[in-house]
Amino acid sequence: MKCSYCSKEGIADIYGKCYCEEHFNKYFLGRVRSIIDKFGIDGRIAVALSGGKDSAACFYALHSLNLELQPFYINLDIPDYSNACQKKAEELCNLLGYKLEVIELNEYGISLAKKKKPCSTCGTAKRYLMNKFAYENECKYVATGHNLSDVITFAFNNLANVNILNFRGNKPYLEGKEEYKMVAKIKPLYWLKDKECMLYAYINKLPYADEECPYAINAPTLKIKEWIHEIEGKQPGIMVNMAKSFWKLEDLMSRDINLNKCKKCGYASYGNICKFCKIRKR
Ligand code: Q46
Ligand code: ZN
Ligand code: ZN
Repeated sequence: MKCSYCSKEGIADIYGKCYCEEHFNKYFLGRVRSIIDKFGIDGRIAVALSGGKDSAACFYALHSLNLELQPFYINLDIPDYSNACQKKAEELCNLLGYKLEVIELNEYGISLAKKKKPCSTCGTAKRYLMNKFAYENECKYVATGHNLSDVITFAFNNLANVNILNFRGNKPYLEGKEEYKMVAKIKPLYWLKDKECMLYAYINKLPYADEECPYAINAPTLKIKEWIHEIEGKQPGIMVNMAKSFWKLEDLMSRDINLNKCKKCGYASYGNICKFCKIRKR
């Protein structure tokens, strides 16, 4: 099929329009730019690289928009996975002319291999270390490669686990709070689905790791993601509408969330001691 905007061969069908490589790149950057413009993002951005396709796509798109970036990688010390991913993140940084900063989780005395629920520990540790890195490196924002598929999956997973009082992570932008050493968070890929990010990384020849985290196999979210994509296949656009609803819902709910300063490390916490410090103590 021909591109809906020129005479070239199309490579992607999105919401009833066909895109060639060039116009797909324009579409993708347009979606990312809409987030950057809407929230007036201006200043240094710490970009979390995981070695995977999404963070590679996120980094490349922000780089293409000429934003000021500081890429970093958190090495989780997962055998047959973390080092391979770090290598890809390094390759990507070399290609684009950046120096990659690396944070080692085991320097904090945490080992995922010893945890009953490694993903839960991993999530807490990554959120904490991303914020700490950005704060200490004087970045105004932390950008992650979470895309539309991740956002909806995460929201449904919260609903499925009756985690409605802790219903966070549904918005493309979360304001920072200087007094709690909390740096603003952005999800530049908020409007883009898994396969669009994959295509963007692929056509721009970005290095990314094919390896899956060995702990991901048992993740309940995989089934939820499949199910969401199945519904989207039958009703294109439903994921975008869901994201808008979850975003609104979180806005309505977050009014009375109490933030504290962690008594141990001084970063933001919902209790006296933050989750990261509790994990370290254990
Ligand atoms: S949470 Fe779990 Fe992922 Fe961490 S332990 Fe691996 S699968 S990497 S996004
Ligand atoms: Zn075209
Ligand atoms: Zn703490």
